[in-house]
Order: sequence, then structure tokens, then C-alpha cells
Amino acid sequence: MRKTVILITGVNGEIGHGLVRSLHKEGVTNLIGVDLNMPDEYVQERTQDCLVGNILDKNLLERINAQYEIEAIYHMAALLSTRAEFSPVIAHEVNVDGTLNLLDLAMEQAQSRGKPVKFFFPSSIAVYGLPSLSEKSEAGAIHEDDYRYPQTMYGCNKLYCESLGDYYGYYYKRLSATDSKGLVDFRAIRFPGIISAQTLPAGGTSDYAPEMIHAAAKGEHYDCFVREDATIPFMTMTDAILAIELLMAAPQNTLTQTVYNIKAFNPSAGEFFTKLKEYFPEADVKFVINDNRQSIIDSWPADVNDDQARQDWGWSAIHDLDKAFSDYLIPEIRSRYEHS
Ligand code: AKB
Repeated sequence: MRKTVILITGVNGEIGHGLVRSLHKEGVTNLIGVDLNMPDEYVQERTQDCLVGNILDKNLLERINAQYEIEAIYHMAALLSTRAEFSPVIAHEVNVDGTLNLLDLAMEQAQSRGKPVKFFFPSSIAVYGLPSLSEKSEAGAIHEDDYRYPQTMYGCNKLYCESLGDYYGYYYKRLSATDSKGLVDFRAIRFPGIISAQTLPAGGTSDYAPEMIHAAAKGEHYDCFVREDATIPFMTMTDAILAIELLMAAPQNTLTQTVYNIKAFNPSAGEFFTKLKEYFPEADVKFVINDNRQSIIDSWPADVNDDQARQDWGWSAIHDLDKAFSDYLIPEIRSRYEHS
């Protein structure tokens, strides 16, 4: 008998960590993880098995397929936007081919179980591309169907993978005699920048906000690579995990779309710094603009409309900017660096 498990790819990454923490707290004991590097002890202790390997390695996925019965996949492995711009072809392989491999695994599993496999895909505000700053400010909170003209490899990858998810969910091999509709239960969220108190991101363009606050807590200088007026939406890791759990728990018949915007707060980099100084008056931040990374942030929306997520699966963020600092970031980051 194969063991029934929940698979998390990129388990050692920021959201992977957050998911393991939260699912384990809720009593989920059948997690398995895949990552390029051996996950740290925290993750190892809370998972049944951790496999070190590449999601592009078909032998690895074959082994997982043979050994386990998978009820859900949280596919978090990806190269983020800044890293992807340095190695666009590798990014395409990991972000697109890797996702295709995982969708294929989900389909094989669902066919052999005769039951749907839930598939969570973290998409991003990077799928949007605003042509100019004036249009960005006029556009306001943009809907899921607006401005899908990504300007980064990462954004292109995410947008295409959303379509792949729809294909596997609704149209897979539509010319064959077997009906596979609904076997892959694909659900996606377009995340804003995420700020975690426990971990630091690697290779993203929204990294300036988490980097600024972690540097302040460590008493280190930080060169912020975007202008003070640079504005995109952000949320705490707590809210990002909450959103994944709410969406994955929602009955399929309540979902009117496969891809959802969500939001919490959207300060400019300067407003974020002002808030930070309430807690760390000595915070030493200089705005040293990297024009290329700035242009990516300028192409992302300042705000998104998340009405559909609110309506369909009861989305509502716990933390606005004030609460993010007072109830989550400051207490947890302080205790993290005090104890390290
Ligand atoms: C990135 O900056 O690449 C990510 C994202 C917004 O998807 N954090």
C-alpha cells in the first residue's frame, strides 16, 4: 500500500517553511517535501520525508509517484523575478517545465486514485505589466483580467503556468476517450510581496521591504534599491499562509475562478521606512536606486482588487500595515535576533 501524503515542492523556501509550520500545527502529519537543498532541521522534524533533488529530474518524480499516493500538491519551487532576469532560460525551465512536471504527476496520481488531486500554485502580481507610472497610478486596484502583459521572465512564466493549470483542470487530452476533467483541482493565488519575520527572501524584486526590516532589527545599514515613492502591495507571511489554507479548504463548487488576487496593505517604500522608524528610530536606510529593479516594480500594480477572493472563499487579511508591525513583524523579528 502506498502512503497517502501531501507534497510540498520548494519546501525549504520561504512559503514552504511557512506552510510546514502551519500545517504541522494543525496536526497534519503526512507531509513530504522536495527541495534542491536538504531542508533545515525545523522542516525535517515536521515532515515524513524530505527528498533532495530537482523538480526537472523525471526519475525523482517517478520515484515519488511509485512510492506515494498524493492527495494534494503545494508547488512552491520557483526562481523569483530578479534571479530569473539574470538566467531567463534556467528560470523558464524551473518555473515552466518544473510546473508542467508537477501537473503531470498530479494527473497521473489522480487517474490512478480515481479521485481529484488538489494543486496549489503560487502565482504573482508579476503577471501584470503597467506600461507607465501615470497609467499605474490611474489604474488603481486592478482586477484579475486587467493588464496581463508581464515584463519579466518570471511574470511570463507565472501567467503561462496559470493557463497550464486550467488546461490540466478542464481540457486535458480532450480528444481522448477518457474524461479527465476535474481530476487536477488547480487553484492559484497571485501573491503580492510577502514579508516573513522568520525567513528572508532570495532573488525577488519585492525583497526591499523584508530586507529593510531585518537589517534594522540586526542594527545593520540597508541600501534600498527602489525610490521612496515605489509602491506595490505586500502582506505578511501569516496572511499568505492563511490565504493558501482558505483557498485549498474551499469547496470546489464555491470557486468561480482558478486564479485569485489577494491584498493586505500597499505602502510606498518611504512609508514602509517611516513605519519602521516608529520601532527602530535608529534604522539606517539609504535609498540607492537600481534603475533596472525599479523598472520592474514600476511595472507591477500599486494595488489589486480582491473582491472575488473575498466573495468566493471568505478572504480577509488579518494584518494591515499597523498590525503587521505591531502584532507580527516586530515581536517575532526582535525575538529572532535576540536569540540568535
Ligand atoms: C518577487 O519579487 O519576485 C516575488 C513576487 C512579487 O512574486 N516576491
